[in-house]
Amino acid sequence: MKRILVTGALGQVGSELVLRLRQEYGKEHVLATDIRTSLGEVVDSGPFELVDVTNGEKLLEVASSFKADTIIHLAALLSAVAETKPLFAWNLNMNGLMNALETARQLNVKIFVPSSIAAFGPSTPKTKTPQTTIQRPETMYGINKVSGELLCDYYFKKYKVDTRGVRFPGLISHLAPPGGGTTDYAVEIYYDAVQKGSYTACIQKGTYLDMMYMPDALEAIINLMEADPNRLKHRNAYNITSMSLDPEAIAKEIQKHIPHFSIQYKVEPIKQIIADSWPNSLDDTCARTEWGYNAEYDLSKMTADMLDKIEAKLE
Ligand code: AKB
Repeated sequence: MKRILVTGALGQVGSELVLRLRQEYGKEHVLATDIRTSLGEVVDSGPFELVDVTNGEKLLEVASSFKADTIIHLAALLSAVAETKPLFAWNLNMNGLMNALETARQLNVKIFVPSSIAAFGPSTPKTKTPQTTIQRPETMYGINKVSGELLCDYYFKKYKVDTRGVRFPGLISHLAPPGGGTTDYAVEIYYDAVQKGSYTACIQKGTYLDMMYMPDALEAIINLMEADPNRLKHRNAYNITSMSLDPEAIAKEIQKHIPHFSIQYKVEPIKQIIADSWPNSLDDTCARTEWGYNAEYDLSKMTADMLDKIEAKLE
């Protein structure tokens, strides 16, 4: 039976992934860790430890005493906030990752490291971005993600650490809020639609980015970690996607449920520059053929579910 340690367990992905993993593998088999604690299901439904990933000794000690066989390393600062705190972002994103990789190497365990559409930059082909292509991002977060991908390749080749990862698009969820990302607008729009009937978008109409509903992101992590290692040709991170959207497309879909919903635009320059430097859509053929990646949710199914769940939560 697996023993999985999750870092950044109280973040947007972690707080849903931990519960899903506990359902799949048993609650005592999934150790949630984060730099802070909070009231709620992640902390209450199974083992939890305070861990700052920039403290490598502590991470190694906790992983070793839990007898982890898998690390899912989610602790990171996202793109927009990383632009305002680049040194802090480097320290958390890079030193945290090095500590996680070193822990994986020393304990000989599998590790999942998320990359992002942010690992691409303005010189990358923008549409159907291939798995292997130019990666010259111009944001601190993107530079961290490319460096992280290279480190995963390095640890796989040099030390045979079983590194696995995906390039996440913007993740949309009705549970934990995202924090500090460029794609956060795609979550906020649903909340404002239900609560206010209108939304002011921080990026321009016509800015297309790949997005994915959280249940598909969680299945992708589980399926990739369960995949036969011999089939995986890419150890840095796989392109995955389920829809390429601009704010207008989401607004139109919301209007099918809330006809009076309206959208306005007030561009935040940092977020617009970041979004303009990312691809419009990724080609995820390698993920589909090498480990059977598949997304269940499209825009219409996701929107119906998001609005239902948010309405129920706010009632
Ligand atoms: C962000 O916007 O920073 C993240 C990402 C795409 O990695 N959601």
